[in-house]
Amino acid sequence: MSESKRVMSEKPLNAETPKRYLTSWITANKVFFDRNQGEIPDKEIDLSEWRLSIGGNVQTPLIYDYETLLRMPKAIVANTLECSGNSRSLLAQKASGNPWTVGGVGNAVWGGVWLKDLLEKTEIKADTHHVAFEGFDKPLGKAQIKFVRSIPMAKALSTTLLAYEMNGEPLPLRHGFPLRALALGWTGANCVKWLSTITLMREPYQGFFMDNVYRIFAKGQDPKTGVPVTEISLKSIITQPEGDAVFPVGDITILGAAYAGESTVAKVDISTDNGATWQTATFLGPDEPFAWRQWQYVFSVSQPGSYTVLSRATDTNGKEQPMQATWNTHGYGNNGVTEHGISFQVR
Ligand SMILES: Nc1nc2c(c(=O)[nH]1)N[C@H]1C(S)=C(S)[C@@H](COP(=O)(O)O)O[C@H]1N2
Ligand SMILES: [Mo]
Repeated sequence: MSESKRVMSEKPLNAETPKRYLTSWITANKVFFDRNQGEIPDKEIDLSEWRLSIGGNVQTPLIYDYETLLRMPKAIVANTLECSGNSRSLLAQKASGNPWTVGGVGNAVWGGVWLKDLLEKTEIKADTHHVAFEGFDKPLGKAQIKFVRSIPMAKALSTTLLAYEMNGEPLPLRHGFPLRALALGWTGANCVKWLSTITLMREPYQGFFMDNVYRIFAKGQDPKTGVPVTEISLKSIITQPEGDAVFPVGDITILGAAYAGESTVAKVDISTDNGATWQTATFLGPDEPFAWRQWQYVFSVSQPGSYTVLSRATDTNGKEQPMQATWNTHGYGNNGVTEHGISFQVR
């Protein structure tokens, strides 16, 4: 289906971006990872028929058409989107779900309207605490459960975008045409595609994709008691070289990306001696809130042998990426330094 991605399943379509495409600040639409619980609509909806309904715990329910959205004040923001389960397959202990390596992530420049601007017009009732999003993709599987997700009001009213543009193009069908939610700095599960309905709620939405998945829980623990997956974890990935590379003695350019959810990456350190000593990498490219930072480190190798490179991000609050990930049943938020190390040969 898509040679430029590593397809993990066709139906639903789940495919990750190969590392070689993660070396640039923008992830092109055609190689941007796909993550779906349901079926991607088979064709783009006719924009003259598309409507967005906003209702629930409000004084004034509203219905928007596409033209009205385009006439509203526009926002353009960079945002790195990562699937909650990204890097799961790198965990030492197996966790259930799609076997992502590092490619369940991408960075794009999104155009759209702030959710806040739409919500304010509905005269939200005072006891509203969550905002639920529903798309028009059809569920797969016997249970026919729709992918409905809700986020807290504070997030909805601050940094949540409704995007109709991705990297200068209308939002591609696979990524939610014509409109998707983007809770900036939060994992993909909080960013519903093919939006049709927004519902203001007194409580979080209750359903399978809220209560049973996208929560951090241990084996034997009731998923409902787990913490919901919200912000993207502080993390760095090495995008070059590939793990099976062989180099001659000399300078080797290590490339990578680092991201911090709603926070900002302050530095990335590199270790080539299993964490005994660290050297600071150099940042490359744009520095935008909610977007990853590209970095490089030139490693001078004078002796043939087998080498392992580790990268560790630190955010502007002084928080460091952990050396080891904390395991949970679905393997969410794997940001371990060790798990993301790469090894190669010098001959
Ligand atoms: N309607 C709908 N929205 C959805 C999903 C889905 O299955 N249906 N999957 C979510 C998940 S888990 C992720 S990681 C992101 C992936 O977005 P992408 O396919 O544009 O990369 O979409 C989110 N939004
Ligand atoms: Mo996801």
